[in-house]
Amino acid sequence: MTLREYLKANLLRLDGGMGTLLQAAGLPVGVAPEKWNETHPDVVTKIHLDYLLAGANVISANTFGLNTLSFSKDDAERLVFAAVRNARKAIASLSRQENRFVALDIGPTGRMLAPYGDLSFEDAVSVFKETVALGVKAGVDLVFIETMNDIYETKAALLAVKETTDLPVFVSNAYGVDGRLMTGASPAAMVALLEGMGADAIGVNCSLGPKALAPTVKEYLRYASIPVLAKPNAGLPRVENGRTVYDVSPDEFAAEVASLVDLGVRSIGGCCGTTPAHIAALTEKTKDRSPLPIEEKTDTLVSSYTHAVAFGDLPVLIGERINPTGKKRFKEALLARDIGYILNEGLSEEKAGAEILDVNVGLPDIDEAALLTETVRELQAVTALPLQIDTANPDAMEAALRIYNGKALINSANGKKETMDKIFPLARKYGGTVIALTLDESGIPDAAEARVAIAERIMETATAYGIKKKDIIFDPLALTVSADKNAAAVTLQTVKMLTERGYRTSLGVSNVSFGLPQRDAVNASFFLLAAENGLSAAIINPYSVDMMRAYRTLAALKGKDESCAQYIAFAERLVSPTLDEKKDNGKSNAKAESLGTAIEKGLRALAGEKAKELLNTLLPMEILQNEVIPALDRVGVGFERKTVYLPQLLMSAEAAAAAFEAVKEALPSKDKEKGKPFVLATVKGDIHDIGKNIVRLLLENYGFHVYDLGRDVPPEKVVAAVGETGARVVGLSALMTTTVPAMEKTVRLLHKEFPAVKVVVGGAVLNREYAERIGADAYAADAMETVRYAEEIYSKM
Ligand code: THG
Repeated sequence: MTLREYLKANLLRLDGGMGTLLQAAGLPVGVAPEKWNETHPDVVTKIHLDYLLAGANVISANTFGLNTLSFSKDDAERLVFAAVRNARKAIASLSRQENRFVALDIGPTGRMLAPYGDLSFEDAVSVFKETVALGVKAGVDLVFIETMNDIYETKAALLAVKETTDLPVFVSNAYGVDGRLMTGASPAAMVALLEGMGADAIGVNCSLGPKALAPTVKEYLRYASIPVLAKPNAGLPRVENGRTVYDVSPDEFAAEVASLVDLGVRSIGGCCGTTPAHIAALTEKTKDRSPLPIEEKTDTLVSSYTHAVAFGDLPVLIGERINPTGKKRFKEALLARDIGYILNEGLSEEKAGAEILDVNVGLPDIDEAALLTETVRELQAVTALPLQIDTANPDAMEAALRIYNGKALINSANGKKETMDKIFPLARKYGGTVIALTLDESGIPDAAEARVAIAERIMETATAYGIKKKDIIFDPLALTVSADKNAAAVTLQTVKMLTERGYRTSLGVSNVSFGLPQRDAVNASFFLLAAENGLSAAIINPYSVDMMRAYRTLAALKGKDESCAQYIAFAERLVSPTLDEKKDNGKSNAKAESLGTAIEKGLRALAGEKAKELLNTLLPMEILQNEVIPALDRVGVGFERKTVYLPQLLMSAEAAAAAFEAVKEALPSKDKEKGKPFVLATVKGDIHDIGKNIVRLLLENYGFHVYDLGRDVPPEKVVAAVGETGARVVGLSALMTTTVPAMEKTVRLLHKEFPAVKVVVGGAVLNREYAERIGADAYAADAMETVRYAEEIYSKM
């Protein structure tokens, strides 16, 4: 049976941890586990064999960290082949070999993608492609992307697989205790993207034990129409006598993972701390169970890097303002490549209540693919709203969909064969929900029945392309009522008929009122009528008070606004608008932004400009202390309260850095090098430095002079740096369980040589208790906590 066939009818058993077992077999700290594929093939093969004997169908080759960023091309090739050979050898030694599969295991690169880090999206795709190509050449049966903690990197890895091979691909993400990826994505956001891109199975692994992962698994099951997998840790790690231990016993683990199978999980295994004993217990516990059937979910979802938007009972509001049509100022901004202007427009729409942003930058004689891509790239760095890519140019559509960080709305396809043949493959490849206009080669039919007939034909073609009904939204075309008295009525009738046939619908509402006075009033009434006929989404002007009043009253009257709270808040803002809103009547975004808000919003260019302007009235130090730091603090507080996610924190830090850069020249020279010293390092043996780089960026913004020793740093070097710099605080990070002993060694040596120096530690595998055990003075769950701790230490001096 092929893996895909097997997965359809059976519970698919995965293996357990590899790193912890290699360590137990003597893998020294600082040696990449993948090297053992060559130097200790028998040890690796034995672990695979033990997992096979424990019942695993899929064994993951020892290739987790094998990529061409960390290994030379030659080494990568040899080690991938050795890894696959070891796995194959284990299977070959079984008397019965059917339904056993070898996976190419792909973990994160350890680098952060741009704009938060320095690895470009396309470079990430290329790096993953190299490993995938090696795995395919070495003869794996599937690709297993796992432990990814960022949605963008996950997309890069999945795209790399899809562009290299037709082999099955599983995608598994590592969630924190808050049920989100490190960079903020919710389970629904991940399901929307990964199912849309055609993964064979998706789910969760690492970071937590099975009990703590259950709520996240449930979210997957709630939204996914493809198999869901779970590969939890044997609980949270702790250190005992310098060794990393996990507390969940095989029996406990088996019972808890089995209960995930009861919920509908179809593929099970373990991650860090799990052993062949855990997998054997799990196999025994679930031996008589067959997986639950998968229910086809009908939710229409789009997503951003943080969340999914589901199309439900109330129309989803799509902001129409990023569109040059009829707007002189906007056109000028586009021609001048003034991206800041567009970003501001998007942020203003978000503030006004838009849930998705339409993005249209089409002008004659511009390179639309380049401009649209740049706009999407910048926009998705500062807003968490999903985007609707609006272009008639298929090349521009593809370029933008490719780098979009989530599952986009595709605006638009229609019934013309040529358009469908161009757009539907893009939707299949990149994921995406397609807005399909009910027009074809003969134009827009006058009658509702004929528009519905086009919709049905579009659906047939979409189905042939493998696109599901939930991923098509029909737009039955709002036309200008002043030009044709029946225009609105026919469109409303079409919305109704399509809704009755189980389709989702969307309208460009503002089209209806061209040429009439008081357009907002006409638009709002049309919107309400369309909503009553079942409209699922509306492209509207979110600055229109009439429109937002219509929307908020609709929500309240339809019972979608608990205690009418949202309506009341909206009404209060209308009665006493804030200063900002009064100034511009809500009509444009040309607001006087302050340096503080530019930093909060992560607008780098604007922050630099504003800081320069302020030099006319303030001293450089005043700008930093009165404007920059308080703004960063506000974002920091949001981050601590989990209303802001890591990417926004980083964009704000970048904007603050731009402000700092702008005033640096004017700083008196004695202040330039000032800054409390802070020594920072990723410990010996650890080559992951995402966390450390984020901490550095933030510390620098808070005025610390950071001595960044890099990654894989020996304890002696950290001690020497403290001696040279006089730092009172040292920050250490470790992302792998295998390097925690090196961290402990560094902490102890520091305390011995410099008893007054404080050591703060952080990293994915650590927690407070753990930090205490290895003798650290403090644990920081994130970059913000490190800043707070360092400030506290220096304020005591
Ligand atoms: N269906 C789909 N997509 C669409 C439309 C649609 N995208 C474009 C459009 N129609 C929806 N967007 C707008 C945006 C602006 C206006 C109308 C629809 C509009 N603009 C004023 C004007 O042109 O006079 C701008 C004036 C100003 O404020 O400066 O009315 O139907 N799928």
